Amino acid sequence: MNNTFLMISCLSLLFISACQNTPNKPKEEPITLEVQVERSENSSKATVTTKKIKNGQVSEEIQVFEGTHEEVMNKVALLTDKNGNDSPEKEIELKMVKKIQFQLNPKSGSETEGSVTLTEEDGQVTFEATIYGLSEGTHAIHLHEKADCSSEDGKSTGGHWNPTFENHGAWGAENGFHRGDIGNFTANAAGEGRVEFSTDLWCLDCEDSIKNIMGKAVIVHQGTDDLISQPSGDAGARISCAGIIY
Ligand SMILES: [Cu+2]
Ligand SMILES: [Zn+2]
Repeated sequence: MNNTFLMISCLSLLFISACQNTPNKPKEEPITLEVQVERSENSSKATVTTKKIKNGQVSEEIQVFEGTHEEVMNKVALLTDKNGNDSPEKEIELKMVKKIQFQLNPKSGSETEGSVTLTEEDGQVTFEATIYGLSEGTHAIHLHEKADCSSEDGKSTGGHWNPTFENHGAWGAENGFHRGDIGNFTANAAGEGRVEFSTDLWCLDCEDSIKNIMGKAVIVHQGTDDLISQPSGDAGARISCAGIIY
């Protein structure tokens, strides 16, 4: 397992108070609570930013909690519990953003590495990767079925992640595609490539095993995915690997 994995969960909790003009009550101003949780193997740290607007002035309070993940999340829950706050009747709109960041590491004798950020917001997962040490041209990138990058050739990650038992293909293809079939990207003359991909068919750490990409791997290939060959697009050696774990 790669020790550099770090999970950063950003829970942005947006509390919007109802602006009811009850004669006996002052008008409630919106309160924004942003909770950012950085999670590593043994400990967690939460940074809670409370923003209030009063008479057009924004006031900001920052609190930091450190400890085990459970301790930190309990403190966050106390702060964000609507029943524990002073205005139990106010309407609350909850918005949550989860973010995970991790590194891609070289495989198959390559020097290909990079970083990946996964963000889930409003039912959409966005995948962003910056990859270095590539040959100029087109390369395939997929999610494979196991977050195990232990083997030198990356084959410990198994085949393409395919929870719907479809054929390999281009993302969204009518004849089917794997839920790990991100596709191809291009590296420039400096050997650098960027991938940006968004979908509502994935989730981070949800209960739906057809959507949950935690526990899968990101694999970058030496060659191009032809989007036709079965079962994996004939994309050649696996040159960079990361497990989606924390
Ligand atoms: Cu692959
Ligand atoms: Zn595939």
